[in-house]
Amino acid sequence: SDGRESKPHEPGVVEPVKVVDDIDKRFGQNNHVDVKPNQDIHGNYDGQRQMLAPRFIVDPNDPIYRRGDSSQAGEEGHAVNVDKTKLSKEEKTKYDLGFQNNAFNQYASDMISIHRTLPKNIDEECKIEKYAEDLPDTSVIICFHNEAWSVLLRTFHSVLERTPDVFLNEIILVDDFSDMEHTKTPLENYVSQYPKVKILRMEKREGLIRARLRGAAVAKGKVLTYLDSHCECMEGWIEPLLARIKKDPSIVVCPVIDVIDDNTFEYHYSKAYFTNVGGFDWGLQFNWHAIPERDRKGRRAIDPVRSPTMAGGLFSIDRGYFEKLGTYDPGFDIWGGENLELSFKIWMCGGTLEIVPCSHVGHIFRKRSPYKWRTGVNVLKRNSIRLAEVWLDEYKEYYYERINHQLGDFGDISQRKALRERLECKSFKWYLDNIFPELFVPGESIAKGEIRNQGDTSQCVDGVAEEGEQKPLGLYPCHGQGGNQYWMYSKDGEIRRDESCIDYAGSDVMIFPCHGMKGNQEWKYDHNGSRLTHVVTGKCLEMSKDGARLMMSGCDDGNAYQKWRFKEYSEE
Ligand code: LR7
Ligand code: MN
Repeated sequence: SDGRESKPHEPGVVEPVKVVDDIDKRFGQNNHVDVKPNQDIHGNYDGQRQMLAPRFIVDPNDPIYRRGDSSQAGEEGHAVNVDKTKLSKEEKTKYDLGFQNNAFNQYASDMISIHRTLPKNIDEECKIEKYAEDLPDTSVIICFHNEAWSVLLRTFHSVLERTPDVFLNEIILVDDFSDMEHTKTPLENYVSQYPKVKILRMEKREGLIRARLRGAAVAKGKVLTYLDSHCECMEGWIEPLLARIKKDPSIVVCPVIDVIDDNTFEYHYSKAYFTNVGGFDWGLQFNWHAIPERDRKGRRAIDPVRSPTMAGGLFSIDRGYFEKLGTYDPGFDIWGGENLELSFKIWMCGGTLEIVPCSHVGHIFRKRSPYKWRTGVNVLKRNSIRLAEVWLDEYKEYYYERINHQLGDFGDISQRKALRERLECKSFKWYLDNIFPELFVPGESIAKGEIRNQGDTSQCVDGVAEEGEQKPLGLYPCHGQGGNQYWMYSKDGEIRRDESCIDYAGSDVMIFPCHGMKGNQEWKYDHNGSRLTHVVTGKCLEMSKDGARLMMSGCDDGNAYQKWRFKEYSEE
C-alpha cells in the first residue's frame, strides 16, 4: 500500500495517545537528574561506545556501485555529495549545525525526498520467495529523541509505504522528551494525516529502553516491530519477518541492517551472501562476525540464520512472547545493554534469535552520539552490570575484570532474578557451549590482566583497536582500570583482548585481528623469568628506556626493560 494515496488528508483527526502507565511508579526510578552532552565524557567505559557497522557489506563488482548520476538527489539510494566549499556562508552554517545536532549530514538528508526510492537490484532469490497471506499484523514502534525532521519522516514513510496495509496495525512514534520544536506541534499536525500513526510522549527523559516499553504497553498488533528513528525499510522487508513468527512465535527476528552513509546518505544494500551474525565481547559490547561453518551447511544464503545476539534496534517479536520473556529490564536507563539482555534471555529461556537475509532495513550508523546523556552516572556500564548480575552466572567476573570490579550502585535486580527463576532458563554456560562456542572465554587463558614492565614498573602495555583494525601497540602509565590495559595470554600463545591479538611481523608491534594460526601472533610467556618471547623470530618484547615505544630485540637476561609481568598467572 502507499500511505500517500490511500489516506485522506485530514489534519487534526487523531489525538496524540495518552501515556497509559507510569513505569517509574512501578519500578521506583529516580529520574530527576540533569543531562549533559556525552561528547564531554571521555575514557574507556565512560559514555557511549558506538556500534560498529557490519563488515563485508559492499560487493565492489555489483553494478549498483558503478551507477551514474541521478537527477533527483538520493533516489535509488544514491549518494548525495554536498560540496561544502561551494556553499554560501549562511548555508555553510546550516550544514555545520546539521552535523552538530545529529552526528550525521542533516543538510544532505534535507535535500532527499522523504519518499525516496531504494536500490533495485536486491538478491534475485529473495524476489521469488513466497510468503503466506495470513501473516500476523504488527505494531511498528519507533522511539526517538530529537531526531531530524527529514530523517524521522523518511523512517516512518518507508514503513507506511512499504508495509502492506493488512500487516500494519499501527505505527507508534514514542517521543522520548525531545525539545526540538519540530517534534512538537509540527510533527503532531503532520502525522494527523495518517490514521495509523500515533505519537506517544514521555513526560521526562526515559531513555530508549523505557520508551520502548511504553510503546509496547499500548501496542495492539500481534507482533511488535522496533526500529530506530533513522531507518529506511526496503520493499518486502516485513513479510519474511512475520512469516518466521507465524511459523513459531518464539522465533525473534532481525532484518539485515544495511548501512546508510552518515555523510552522503548512500544506501548500501548488503547481499544475502555477506550476511553477518551478532556476537559480543567481554566488555559486553555487541559485534558482528561471519556465519560459522556449522551454520552454513545445507543452508541457502537467503535462509534465516541463527544469531547469538542482536544489534538491538531493529527486530520483530511476538507481543505475547515478549511479555512472557519479561520484556526489557525497566531499570535500564537511556541507552545500551538491552540488546544483549534480550538476546541472552531469548536463547537461555527457550527461544530462537535469527537474522533474515531477505528482510532489509537501512540504518544511519554514526560515529558519536549527538544527544545528552545523564550526568554523573555511566548508564551503559550500569545497564551492563544489571545484565551481568542477572544472566551471566559465574561468567560475570570476566566483565567485572574489564571494569576493574568497580560496580557502583546498580540498583535492585531482585525482580529480574525472580523472572529468570520463573522462566526456568538455562545457564549461561549452556548458552556459550551451544549458541556461541566461537567466543573466546578468558577462563581458558593462562595469564591475564595488565602487562607491566619491570624496568620501569609504572608502564603497562596499552592499546585499542576497533574490530578488524590494525594499529601499533603502545605503552601508557599503568592505571589499574582494566580497559585498554587488560590482556589475556591464551593456551595457543596469543596475547589478546577479545578478537584483537598482539602481532609482530618484523617492524612495529601491532594490534591485529586474531587469526588463530599462531605465526606472527604466537608468544611464549615465561612468568618466572618475566619474559615475552615472539616464537617465530625468537626476539623479546622490550620497552625503550624513555617509555615511549615498544620494540623487539635480541633477548638479554640482564635487561629489565625486556621483563614483563601479567597481573595474574595460573600454572597449568
Ligand atoms: O535517550 C534516548 N532516547 C531515545 O529514544 C536515546 C536514544 N533514543 C533513540 C534514538 O532516537 C534512536 O532511535 O533510541 C534509538 C537508538 O539510539 P542511537 O540510534 O543513537 O544509537 P545506536 O544506533 O548506536 O543504537 C544501537 O544500540 C542501542 C543500545 O541501546 C539500541 O539497541 C539501538 O536500537 C541500536 N541500534 C541498532 O541496532 C541499529 C543498528 C546498529 C548496529 C549494529
Ligand atoms: Mn541508531
